[in-house]
Amino acid sequence: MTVTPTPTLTPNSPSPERTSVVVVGAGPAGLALGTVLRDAGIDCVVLECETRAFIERRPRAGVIEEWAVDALDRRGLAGNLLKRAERHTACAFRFDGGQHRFSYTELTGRHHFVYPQPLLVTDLVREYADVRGGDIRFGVRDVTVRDVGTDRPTVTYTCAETGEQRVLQGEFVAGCDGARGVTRRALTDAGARVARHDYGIGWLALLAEAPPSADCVLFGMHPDGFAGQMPRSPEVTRYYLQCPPGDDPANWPDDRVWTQLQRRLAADGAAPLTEGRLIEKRVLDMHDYVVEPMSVGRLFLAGDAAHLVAPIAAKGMNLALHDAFLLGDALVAHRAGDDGALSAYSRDCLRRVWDYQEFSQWLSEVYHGISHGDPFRAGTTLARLRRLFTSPAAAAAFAEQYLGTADRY
Ligand code: RFL
Repeated sequence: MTVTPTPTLTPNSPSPERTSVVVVGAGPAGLALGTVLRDAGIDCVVLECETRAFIERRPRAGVIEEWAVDALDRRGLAGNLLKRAERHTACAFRFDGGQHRFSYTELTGRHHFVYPQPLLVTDLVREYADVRGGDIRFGVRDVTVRDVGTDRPTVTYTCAETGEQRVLQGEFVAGCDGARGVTRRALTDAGARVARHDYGIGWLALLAEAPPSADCVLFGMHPDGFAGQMPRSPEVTRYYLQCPPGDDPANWPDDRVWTQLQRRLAADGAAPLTEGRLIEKRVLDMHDYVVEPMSVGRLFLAGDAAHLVAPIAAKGMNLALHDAFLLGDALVAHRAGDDGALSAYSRDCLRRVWDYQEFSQWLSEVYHGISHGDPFRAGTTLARLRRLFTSPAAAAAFAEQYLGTADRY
């Protein structure tokens, strides 16, 4: 792959500050990477466009896979999580008026952990900045990545406090700035390809100030559309409602939301959902993308910057952590003179990424096949669902993918 030259600094640019790794973005990927680098004594600077208070409150994920918790724990990052997270042992599918509980822990001995993303981000900022003394700069603007094809890539930004332009020169740049960041563009400008998939559906993502109405994740497959319940804490529950893509949340007054949730998640013998104030209501246009390769020259992407998985199977944050630990370890090995892991980084991440993307597509058909309006798709969807509860081989395959426990990707 050829690297297109990017504009270099002009003679009037401020003199660059040197560091080893510039990390753009303080989400789970950037913060986990920063702590690995700090632990190995590699200096780095994390640049974040929002404030600390904002990123510590931004609601998103909740489900973390057991291998990811183990990886956080091995690096001393799971203290609060292990004390406070709920351990889930099952999920339930509600369709045809009935409830079918899938006890994956009974089958595999493995769990899912439920720990809200803002709590994990709060823990990681504290570990990186307060405990390990890492350099993190909040509220930065106008971040630009340059010269990734050279051995001295630079990142310029505008400082929040002074409004001045600053220049950081590193050996490496890690693009951890999520789906709306700027580093993906630098990579595609340098020749990387983006593969994208649109589901053609929307989800109304909701947070309710209400306890969960069941002790596990609920998937409701209903002719009106999919509905899901994802417990977050004893006080807050995430719900999803399938809706047209591009729908306006204003079309979903609270009464309509609760009527549809009650209807789509109803099952014989199940109590009605416990309702509460809706504190988040936003429409997600469901899509996935993958940037391939995930690195060009000295720029390496990690997390949502490199690949977005629609929240169908609750995989995105898990992949972000997976990338961050692989990249951190690869940079540490590079420092010790071994470039093998850095060269293999993109390939090693993408195996799990594509596997999770494929599972999300499969699960999307399970969620949405019944409401599509095509009786043939509804029939095959019901066959898939029944197979999970009649075929031990199908159940084992589902559990492995849902929990991310395959030995090799
Ligand atoms: P993040 O978390 O988006 O962090 C990127 C950070 O970069 C900052 N940033 C910039 N900083 C400097 N300069 C710029 N130009 C910048 N542009 C952006 C941003 O402010 C931010 O702080 O990316 P990261 O670290 O890759 O982590 C990815 C995860 O956040 C994401 O995959 C998950 O939230 C996805 N997801 C879920 N994943 C799971 O594994 N389990 C779940 O249960 C789960 N539930 C969800 C989800 C995503 C959801 N939404 C909002 C799409 C539920 C929902 C509703």
